[in-house]
Amino acid sequence: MRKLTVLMSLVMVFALLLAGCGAPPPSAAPAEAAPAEAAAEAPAAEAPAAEAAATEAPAEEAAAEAPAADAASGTVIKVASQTPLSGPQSSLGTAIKNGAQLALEQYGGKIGDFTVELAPFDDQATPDIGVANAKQIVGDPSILCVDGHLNSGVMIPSSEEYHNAGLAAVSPANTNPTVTDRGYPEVNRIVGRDDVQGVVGAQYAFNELGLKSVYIIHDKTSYGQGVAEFFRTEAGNLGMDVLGFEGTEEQSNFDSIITPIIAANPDMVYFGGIYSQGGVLLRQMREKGLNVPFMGADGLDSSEFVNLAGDAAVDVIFTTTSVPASAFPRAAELQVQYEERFGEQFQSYAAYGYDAMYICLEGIARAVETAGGMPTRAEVATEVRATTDFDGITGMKTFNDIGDLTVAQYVVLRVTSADAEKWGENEVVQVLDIPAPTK
Ligand code: ABU
Repeated sequence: MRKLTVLMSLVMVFALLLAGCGAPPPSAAPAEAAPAEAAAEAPAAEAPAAEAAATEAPAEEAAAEAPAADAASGTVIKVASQTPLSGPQSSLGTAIKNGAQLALEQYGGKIGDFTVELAPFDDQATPDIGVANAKQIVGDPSILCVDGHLNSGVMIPSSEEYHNAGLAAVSPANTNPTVTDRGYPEVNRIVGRDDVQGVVGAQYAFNELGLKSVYIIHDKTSYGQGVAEFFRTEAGNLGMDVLGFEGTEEQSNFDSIITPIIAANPDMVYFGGIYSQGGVLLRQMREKGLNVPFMGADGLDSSEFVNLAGDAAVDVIFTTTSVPASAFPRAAELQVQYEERFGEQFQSYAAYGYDAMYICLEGIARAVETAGGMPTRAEVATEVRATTDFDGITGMKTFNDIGDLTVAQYVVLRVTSADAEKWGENEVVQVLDIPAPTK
């Protein structure tokens, strides 16, 4: 069992206002089906049995459609991305894919004599589809690394395929502990973990907001239920009264969820899940007169949250492991480049999709150099895991022996505006640098 209390005592805590002291500036680097039901990213055990079709993104981005002759001739190397590019979670999934694409473009699209292409896949935030895509990915010998996923409940089963094929994967967003706790040498992430994020949230609610009781709602996914459980445990340790803990896959009518919350009269509501469900839940809570503080985690970190929640979004507090672009000078630059390149609002995980691609590219480049030509997947996986002091857009990154960051950043944010365009201006309330938990 992880010693979270000890861990937290080792934390170097910066409770700082963004304007006061941002993170140290990194140095320059080269260079959206029928709505995927919110329950799309269902608990793995409850994933629909229906056969899922592998879903590759459209031709414009379809490096994966590159002629087989190219791959066979050994002149093309591909990096796949797997995220929701369609459905209600596509704002974050598209941001990751776009970030990866921009990184590849800025890298120059070449490693030695090899042309490097992006192969974007749409997992629709659905485990079965992610796994079907993963089988397709591992079946393409020119794919040497994967930048994905958004949803832990999709990453966990999909990465069984990557692992079995020896294919390196760098997750830009997955926070469930299981992603790395299996100890697979191919599976890495450049964000923090929910066994820390949930603790950070509970400590903020109790210590900083002085809240003494909580009602917890989650979406029944690996991520949402997981982070909610970690919040619940720490809240209990702190002496908060946990008045309810309910999971729901409902997307549009939360009456039967909200009525018991009102009856329990908590000091706050904690939501473990994604913005597409949380935004609607919050709006309906306020419409029913439930006005207690609403907290969540990084699944809320999309401007779409305010489009769904409206004015109710203002003053929502959430934790995230995706540090906002406003905190990193180079990420702020990237935001401008991204919005010019794609004509879309920069979202929280875009810079992480960028950095994950870069880590893939640098690992492949080292493996190419060592091999003196096309490397094996195992050689690439070894080089990616060896990533040390990678000076990324989102800070310095070193992987430990299970593919976690040796130190990850956790941020507490307050939503400051109901204008989605101002999502990037959310107030950074607290920044924490926390070492990876040890067994
Ligand atoms: N960490 C936020 C994205 C959700 C997930 O890990 O499933």
